[in-house]
Amino acid sequence: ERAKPETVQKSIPQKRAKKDRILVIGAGGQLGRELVRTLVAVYGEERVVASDIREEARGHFPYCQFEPLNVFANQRMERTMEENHIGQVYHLAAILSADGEIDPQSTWQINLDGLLLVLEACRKLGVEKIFWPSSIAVFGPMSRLDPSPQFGVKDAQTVYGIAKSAGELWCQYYHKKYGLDVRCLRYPGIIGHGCLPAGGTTDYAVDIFHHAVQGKPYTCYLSNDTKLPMLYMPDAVKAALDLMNAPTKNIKIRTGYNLQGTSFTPIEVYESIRRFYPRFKISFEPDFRQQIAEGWPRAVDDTEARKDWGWDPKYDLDYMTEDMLDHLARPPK
Ligand code: AKB
Repeated sequence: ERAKPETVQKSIPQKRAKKDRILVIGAGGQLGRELVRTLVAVYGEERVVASDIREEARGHFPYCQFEPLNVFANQRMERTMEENHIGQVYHLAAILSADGEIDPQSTWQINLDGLLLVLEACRKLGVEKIFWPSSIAVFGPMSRLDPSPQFGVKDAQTVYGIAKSAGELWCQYYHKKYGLDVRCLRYPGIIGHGCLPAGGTTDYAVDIFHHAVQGKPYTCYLSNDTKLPMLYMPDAVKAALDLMNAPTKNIKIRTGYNLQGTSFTPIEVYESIRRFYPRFKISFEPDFRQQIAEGWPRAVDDTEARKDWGWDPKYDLDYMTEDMLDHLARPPK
């Protein structure tokens, strides 16, 4: 029988022969919270350590160990990895594309220097596998955008995209030079009902659902016909786990795998929601995020992900809409 959550929170992990625990850095964010929940469901609460720079994030993880962690306090981070017998790291901590433009210098520091500190810690401590999310933001106006190929011109325009582009190459470098088993995905916009994302260009696609169920009109900061690739949260989490569980010999790409789920415009998701909320209203007031979105792919070619490790998303726009609305409209227990 597994230990009770309170016991897990307080206990110091027992001596283990094997490094078989999983650390999620930046667990308090949109993807992290769902990822931790799934990792706990799959591997058990004992094997998962959630961490975040914000102590307040602890409250999201009553069911597993939580460690406050700042990757820039790297000695402490290394000690945490060692003492907790960490064999796998999911490094999710980052500033997203729109917020990243507010302070480019510190975005670079957090997103790129932070990654380097994590890679270095993992190399020194012999961590077995590392997951790092890249993004469609590596592409830009000079790339082919519909669909963006796996290999080809990258032309990131935001500091977030530049850091993802450089970070992918660093991941590949650590793999080639040190044999570190780093695995990366180029995520599109991620849509989930668990929590609101913060600071991204694709956030509208989550906000719009919240407005619909609250009976409020929505003002979209992208134009009605801006098509972007998106992924529903269960597919996004499944992609990370499938990639991490694939045999090493299948992982042919160490930069970032393209992932296609569904692609839609603001007006298309609005119409999909209106099947259930016919009185829902939308208006459009594009801001600086419009320009970021226009440089991003409308779809990506994910042939390599399908071929190498069996990527197979389940949700299209309408299926996702039904599930989102079902969860958001359900009264809390
Ligand atoms: C963002 O909008 O910044 C992210 C992304 C596509 O990487 N969701």
